[in-house]
Amino acid sequence: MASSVSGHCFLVALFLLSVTANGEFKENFYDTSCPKLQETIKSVITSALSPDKGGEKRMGASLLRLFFHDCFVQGCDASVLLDETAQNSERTADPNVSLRGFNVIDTIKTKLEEICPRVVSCADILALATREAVFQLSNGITSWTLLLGRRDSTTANRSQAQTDLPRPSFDISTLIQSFKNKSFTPNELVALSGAHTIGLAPCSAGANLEVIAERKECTTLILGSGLARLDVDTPEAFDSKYYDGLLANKGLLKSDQELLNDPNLRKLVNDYSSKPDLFSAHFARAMEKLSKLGVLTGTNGQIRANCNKVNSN
Ligand code: HEM
Ligand SMILES: *[C@@H]1O[C@H](CO)[C@@H](O)[C@H](O)[C@H]1NC(C)=O
Ligand SMILES: *[C@@H]1O[C@H](CO)[C@@H](O)[C@H](O)[C@H]1NC(C)=O
Ligand SMILES: CC(=O)N[C@H]1CO[C@H](CO)[C@@H](O)[C@@H]1O
Repeated sequence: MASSVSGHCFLVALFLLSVTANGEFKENFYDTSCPKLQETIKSVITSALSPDKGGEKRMGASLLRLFFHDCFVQGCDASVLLDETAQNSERTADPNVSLRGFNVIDTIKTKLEEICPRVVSCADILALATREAVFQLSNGITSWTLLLGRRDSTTANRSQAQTDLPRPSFDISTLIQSFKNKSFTPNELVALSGAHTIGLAPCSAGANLEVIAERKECTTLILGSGLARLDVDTPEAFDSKYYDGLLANKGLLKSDQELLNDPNLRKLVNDYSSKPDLFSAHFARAMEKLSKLGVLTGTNGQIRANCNKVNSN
């Protein structure tokens, strides 16, 4: 016991040493270098989610998904934002179909380059924009601590995007393995899947014909074309209704319904469905963990001037 505790402390010390050696990663990283950062994020996200300002609530879902895809491939390093001119762009990897939200990140970046040029990384912008969007769509309930000081990658990795992002066709054991590969527990898989309480997916991604047929968005044209609500009940509110939908067998994706195929996870789905605060707390904790995956700090990577391109100098 004693030796395992000291071994543990040793690993923690080693970890802290490596983080500080590589550069700071802390909540107030930009307080002096870009004091208007938080208000800039807030105002752009508020507009992006407001229909009367030309925005749409779904954009919050699109940003959340973009952030997930960034962090699961090569870490939260804005690699997902690199455009097609970058070798190995992740944007066109199979699971990237219909990624959105790039323009919102670009809008924030343009404003920040005016007030504090070359200071704020695209990776931090995406992390902050995602947190703000979820905060707003949850009516100020769901939020988490974000350490800042991420740097932007100079590469993307399309083949890793193909292999490391989970597919909607995965069964429960493959989903568990996919998240385990990124250090997440099965319980965290269930909490993070709650992201599907907002947003849309192609009807064709739906696994259950009955569910597709019930979604009027899917039946207006040809059955299965169009976009369907991932949470049939409240697709624009960040709440725990997604889990109610699973229990009613109305989950859109096979990977959603699969969470019920493990007795322990099914119990957690039940808990989240009846205790929205518990879901909110666990989702926040898992997002905080997601936001730390594979970050570049210190002198690693760079601060891109344009989020879609590696700096030319
Ligand atoms: C558990 C494994 C997961 C699978 C198999 C999966 C799969 C999918 C698929 C197929 C779509 C529709 C994509 C499209 O439009 O083509 C989607 C949408 C979405 N995913 Fe996931 N996802 C998973 C986990 C996550 C996680 C962990 C998050 C965030 C933390 C997330 C956030 C979202 C959001 C918010 C949308 C809606 C996006 C929008 O409306 O633009 N997903 N997901
Ligand atoms: C891309 O990711 C794969 C799988 O993780 C890895 O083997 C490969 O070295 C990476 N390629 C680059 C260019 O980083
Ligand atoms: C998990 O990682 C292993 C080793 O890299 C890989 O072979 C396997 O395909 C991964 N599984 C999933 C579901 O991503
Ligand atoms: C939006 C986007 O770039 N979608 C692409 C995702 O990947 C598939 C398969 O590689 C492409 O066909 C899509 O165009």
